[in-house]
Parts: sequence; structure tokens; C-alpha cells
Amino acid sequence: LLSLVGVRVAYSALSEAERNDAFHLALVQDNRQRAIGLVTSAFLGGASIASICDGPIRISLERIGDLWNHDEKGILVEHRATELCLQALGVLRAMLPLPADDAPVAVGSAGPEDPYLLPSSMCAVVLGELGFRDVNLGPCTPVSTKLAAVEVYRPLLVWHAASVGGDELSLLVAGLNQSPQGADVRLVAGGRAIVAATALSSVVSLTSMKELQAFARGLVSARVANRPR
Ligand code: B12
Repeated sequence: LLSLVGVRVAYSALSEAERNDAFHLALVQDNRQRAIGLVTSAFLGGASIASICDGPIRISLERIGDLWNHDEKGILVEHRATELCLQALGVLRAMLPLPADDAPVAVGSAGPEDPYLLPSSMCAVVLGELGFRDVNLGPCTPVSTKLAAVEVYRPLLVWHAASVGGDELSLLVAGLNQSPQGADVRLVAGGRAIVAATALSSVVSLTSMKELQAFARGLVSARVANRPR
């Protein structure tokens, strides 16, 4: 942790654009200490994990995603950067308190054809910061597996991260409708591939981690208010 102090001091002097540039550069240069130092400095400086995800992490990866068009090492940088961001999220996760015994549960994943790791991992850590016991089933998860998890964990919230995908969200909604545990679940979905699915009325369609944070915070407050005294 001491090795992060230097990065932390430097961080507080930077503007938001400079912070995003610094994180992007750390990913491109594969500078793990700096990348993790910048993210932890943001968190210790009061930024929510949701804002770090929507901010430096998303913005840097968007820039890196354009590299493969004109740089043969683009895909190398992209894969390495994804791994570094996952490590940074892991460090943030380790800085959070463990969930309480009676914590609400959230279960989620990406769809069966979706290899993208970060969106579902981000949902998990964002919900963890709010005190949820988060259960991330990760990429390439069949709908039946998610429904099995709903039966086992009886979650308050289910998230579906869709960077690529087909009609699995309708299958998930149908499965939840038929499941006794599905009745109390709030289903949220987000990601690049979700636009066509917003017509499903039981799905709360969200576009960012900050929106997920706000929605989940509302659920937690309602749960506390409805608790028997
Ligand atoms: C890393 C990466 C990959 C890696 C992923 C590694 C891994 N295991 O995770 C791999 C190698 C798999 C990959 C493959 C491909 N990729 Co790619 N990839 C990316 C890259 C650089 C970053 C993706 C990422 O993780 N971003 C971070 C996430 C968190 O950001 P985000 O998805 O924008 O999510 C935010 C919001 O949408 C929202 N959100 C997302 N999900 C959810 C869920 C919920 C519940 C909520 C509330 C919110 C939410 O919150 C997030 C944070 O703000 C993007 C560039 C980009 N613009 O994102 C290209 C990109 C997505 N890839 C692209 C392409 C073309 C491909 C390939 C077709 C390349 C190829 N020729 O093979 C393949 C297709 C794979 C497939 N099966 O579909 C294009 C897509 C273009 C398009 N319009 O569809 C992009 C945009 C790059 C580009 N500029 O060309 N890719």
C-alpha cells in the first residue's frame, strides 16, 4: 500500500481529463502499479466504484478498442488492458467490507454467447459496494444456469450484462415468470446489445454503472423501510 502513496499524491493534483489520460496510458504501457494506484486513489479520494467504472475504465477501453484497426499490437494491448482492469476491480473489492449475514443477494452474468468479462464483474463490485452479497456467474453463462442460481440464492436483484447476444433476455424473463423464486426478483439489464430488448416491461434497462448504483440503492432503502420492527 505504501507504494501507492506517491501515485495518490500525484492523482489529487490532476483534472478529470488528466486522470482519464493517466489511466489510459498506464493500461497502454502495462504499468500495473500505476493503473491500480490511480484507481485506488480515486476510491480513497471519495469516488464511487460505479463512477470509476463509467469513467476512467470505460473511457480508456473505448480508446484501446480502436487500436486494432491501425496497430498490429492492438489486440495484445486490449487483452492485457482487460486483465489489468479486472485486477484493479479485484483490489477495490478487497477494500470493501464483507457483506452482512442478512445482506440482500444479487446474482448476474453475461449471456451464453457473450465472452466479455468486465461488464458483469463491474456489476458485481458496484453492488458489493452497496452491501449486496453479489454472485457473479461471469461470461458465457446459459440462461438455465442463471435460473438455477435464482432458485439457490433467492436474490433481490438479477443483472444481465449484454455486450453481445440474441434473445436470451426474453428466455430469462420467461424462466423467471415460471419460477416461484422469480416473482420477487427485480431484473436489470445493460450493455451494448440491450437496445432491442427494452420492450420487455419487466426488465429495467440501464445504461451505466451509476444508474445501476442508483437503482440498487433504491431497492436497498425500500427493503430497510419495509422490514418488520
Ligand atoms: C476487450 C474487448 C474485447 C475482448 C474482450 C475480452 C474479455 N474476455 O472481456 C474480446 C477479445 C473478447 C473482444 C472480441 C471482439 N470484439 Co471487442 N472490444 C473490447 C473492448 C476494447 C473493451 C470492452 C470492454 O470490456 N469495455 C468495458 C465495458 C465495461 O464497457 P462497456 O461495454 O461500454 O460497458 C459500460 C456500459 O455499456 C454499461 N454496461 C455494460 N454492461 C452492463 C450491464 C448492466 C446490467 C448495466 C446496468 C450496465 C452495463 O456500463 C459499463 C461501464 O460504463 C471494446 C471497446 C469498447 N468500446 O468497449 C471492443 C469492441 C466492443 N469489440 C469490438 C469488436 C468488433 C470485436 C470482435 C468482433 C473483434 C473480432 N474481429 O474478432 C470480437 C467479437 C467477440 C464476440 N464473440 O462477440 C467492437 C464492437 C463494434 C460494434 N459496434 O459492435 C468494439 C467496440 C471495438 C471497436 N471500436 O471496434 N473484444
